[in-house]
Amino acid sequence: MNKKALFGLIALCGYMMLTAFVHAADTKEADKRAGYIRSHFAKYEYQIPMRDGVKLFTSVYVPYDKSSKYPILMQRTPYRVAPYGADKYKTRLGPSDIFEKEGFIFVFQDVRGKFMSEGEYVNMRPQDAGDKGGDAVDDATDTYDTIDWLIKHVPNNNGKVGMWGTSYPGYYTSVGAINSHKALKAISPQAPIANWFYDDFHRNGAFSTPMAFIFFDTFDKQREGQFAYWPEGMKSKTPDGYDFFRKLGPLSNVNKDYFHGERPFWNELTEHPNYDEYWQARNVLPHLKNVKPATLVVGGWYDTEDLYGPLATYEKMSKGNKKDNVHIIMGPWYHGQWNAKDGSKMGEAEFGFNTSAWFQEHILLPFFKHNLKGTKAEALAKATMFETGANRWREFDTWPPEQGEDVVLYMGAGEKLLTQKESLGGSSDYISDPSKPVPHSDKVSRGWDRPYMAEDQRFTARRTDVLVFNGEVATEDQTIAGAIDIDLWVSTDQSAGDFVVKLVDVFPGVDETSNKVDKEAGNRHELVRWGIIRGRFRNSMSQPEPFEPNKPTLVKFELLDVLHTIKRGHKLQIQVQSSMFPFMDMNPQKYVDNIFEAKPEDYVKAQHRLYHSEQYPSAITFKVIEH
Ligand code: PG9
Repeated sequence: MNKKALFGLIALCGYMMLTAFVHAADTKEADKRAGYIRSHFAKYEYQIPMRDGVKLFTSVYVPYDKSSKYPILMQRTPYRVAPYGADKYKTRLGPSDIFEKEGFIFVFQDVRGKFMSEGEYVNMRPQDAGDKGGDAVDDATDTYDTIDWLIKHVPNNNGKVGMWGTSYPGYYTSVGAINSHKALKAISPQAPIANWFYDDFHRNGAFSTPMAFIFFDTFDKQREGQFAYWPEGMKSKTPDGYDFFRKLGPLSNVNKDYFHGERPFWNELTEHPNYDEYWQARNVLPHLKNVKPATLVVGGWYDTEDLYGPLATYEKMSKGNKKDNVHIIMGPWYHGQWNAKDGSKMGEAEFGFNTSAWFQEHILLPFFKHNLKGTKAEALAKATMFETGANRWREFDTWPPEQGEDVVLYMGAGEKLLTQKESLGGSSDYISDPSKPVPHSDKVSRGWDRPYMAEDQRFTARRTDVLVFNGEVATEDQTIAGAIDIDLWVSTDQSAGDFVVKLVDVFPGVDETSNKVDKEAGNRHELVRWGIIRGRFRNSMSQPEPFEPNKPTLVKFELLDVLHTIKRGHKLQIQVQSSMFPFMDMNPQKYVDNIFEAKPEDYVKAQHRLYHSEQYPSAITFKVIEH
């Protein structure tokens, strides 16, 4: 063996030993936790009858210690409550480890039609039983019936119930608040889905093929009866999603080559490309009024799946609610990171301390203890928000904050962001080529990877199909709070196109005071927020319309909220591009009624133009608050 191969082998053995060691440590910890749970909780399994006779599978963990009564902490999930069997124990019962020692009865339920529960499963089921009356059922009535049964049948409960869940289970938690049972005293919807035309696989009309394709492959596989296991998913042929989805071609190939029409929800979503009655009926937000339980909405600034959901859920639940009972916390987290062990970094963005542990100990556990056990707790702010860039928590009595100054920055010639409109007419062009879309990330992933939400954007700034506009070097810290309004004056030589806008924090590379070069970050371009709009939806999500070729047209949309400080010495940068592949599907750029039916020949190169003139000023508007 030559020297190089020997070194390679040694390095590989070292790596394998290290992973084995880490894995063994993880398993040991899980075993320890499982041992604790098994020796402190009795497990029961029930089939709880709903008002229409359908039975829902529910597992219940009750503390052996009977010296006091306990509140119930419940999660309803479409993702299975495994392990099944009264002698088989979960290795975690609460949102985080610290809950198990605090004396709760933990309940997990398979929702109607999923895994071991009876009935028919409906994705984002319209919550209309209240309107229908009688024995009509929906997820809200199922929650009500379950709570009613639990407080009457589970031994040693104190008559108070809390609910929590992340993502789809977050949505089921929000739904619990609709005509809620009076025993439901506290809920924490975490990254709750709110409206599937804006969460997860839809963004202002653009579509996340990998998210829908990978998820519904298994989740939407049809089976008769009850099952304890997930169905098997298709084997990924490559870890390279960019390559895979580019070769996949038009979206109709998903059914032709993979699903063969056997994923009913995929069929439905392709039949409803616009925000029509189908999606409107699945929007839970209109139902979230007069919420009675104490509510803590949780979300992550870097959550690429459900960032819209928590912000919109908080807004809807708190606005006009006479009870002052709805709170929100947004941390620097990927989807679910708030309940993970490490919240000190997200990809390349570092926060200096474990923000997740802080949330678990200081916010979530006290919230449930206070509302379910009457334990004294410090008053919770309306909004507890992590300020990225400055890396600290801040409290607000409204979100978005009312105070502050509106700042408008205009895109200008010479890659500049200006405080005044350009007096001369100007524009910048780029070619958007469907055969070579702008990657959403510089890394290889099946469809997306979580860290891309704070990834260095130098790799796109250097492409010819990405426009870049730089602000002046900040002379003092500048804190941006809330949503960011985007006004783009654009035209295209074709009839369709998407517009992606990215807000980027450009690091100085050299520390001004010490003159020291930052060798690691250098002139890092950290992504703070991005957003997309499918141009056809610029005036209405329900009634799409083509672009008239070469006609300057205003496209307005919003980047979802941030709380971010551009530090002194940094620069604010805006990037504009027309694809974000494969995370977002490629717009064919030739207008067709339904993109899910586009033909290969509809995918055409387009020359897009962004105007930055006095007549057609492209701009961003945001609020700056006191630092
Ligand atoms: N919000 C997540 C999701 C749902 C459906 C498709 C893709 C993602 C989730 O529940 O994890």
